[in-house]
Amino acid sequence: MKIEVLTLFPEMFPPVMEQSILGRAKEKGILEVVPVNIRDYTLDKHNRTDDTPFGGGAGMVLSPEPVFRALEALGTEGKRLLYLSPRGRLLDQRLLEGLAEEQTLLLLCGHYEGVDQRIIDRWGMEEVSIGDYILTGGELPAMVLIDAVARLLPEVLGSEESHREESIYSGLLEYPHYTKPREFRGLETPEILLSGNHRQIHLWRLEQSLLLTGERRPELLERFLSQQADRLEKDEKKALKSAMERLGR
Ligand code: 4H7
Repeated sequence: MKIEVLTLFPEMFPPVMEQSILGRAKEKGILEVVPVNIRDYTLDKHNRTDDTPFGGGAGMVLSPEPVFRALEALGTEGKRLLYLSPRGRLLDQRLLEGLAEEQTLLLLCGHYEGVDQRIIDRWGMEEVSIGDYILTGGELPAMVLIDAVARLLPEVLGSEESHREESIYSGLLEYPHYTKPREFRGLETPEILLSGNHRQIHLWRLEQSLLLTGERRPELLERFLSQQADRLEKDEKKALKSAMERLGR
């Protein structure tokens, strides 16, 4: 996959994109991130990228000229065009799964009060938000999207990490994890995890996931109950019943 990023701060991307899974994806040739400086496409001698809003009001607006010129230079044919903005469609795993199937994404990072509306309208940009909060620019949202989409690309994750997604736990919050030492400063690991009984461990983890999901994200538990509960094995159904009782339902 290729991801082009139109931004006023292209230098923010390489340090992040070279780390960890993203760096591996790049080295394997699975993912190419190309930051493009909007300022390179200005025409005036001061390289201005913003101007005052028609109709008045505070702040500045990203000008159409450099963005149009950048888009014309890069080409948009066959690309999915996304604009990271607080008023966009909320990013979730389902949207990401669709994006992961694209050949090329083109991301526009907004700044100032936002971009001239004609950029969004003329280029048919999809507005995407990473959550209901305000940031100073669209660069961090773009990197969040890139990270989340990269781990869905075939061969980016190891086989163990990627197979987990298909399991019965998907759609639930993660169960608690423990590692060595067994006892740390008087804090114990739950006995069941040391038992070596893999089925019992699985059932305990499932119940923990169900409890956590019911407490923190009742709407996710609802979805699980309507879409996945019928796929549970007999002993898993017992774990579900126990979790529901403990949740008081
Ligand atoms: C587009 C339009 C995305 C981008 C406006 C971007 C949150 C998200 C931005 C703005 C973003 C998200 C500029 C509006 C700064 C507010 C004070 C950049 N914030 N901003 N203004 N949730 N900010 O995905």
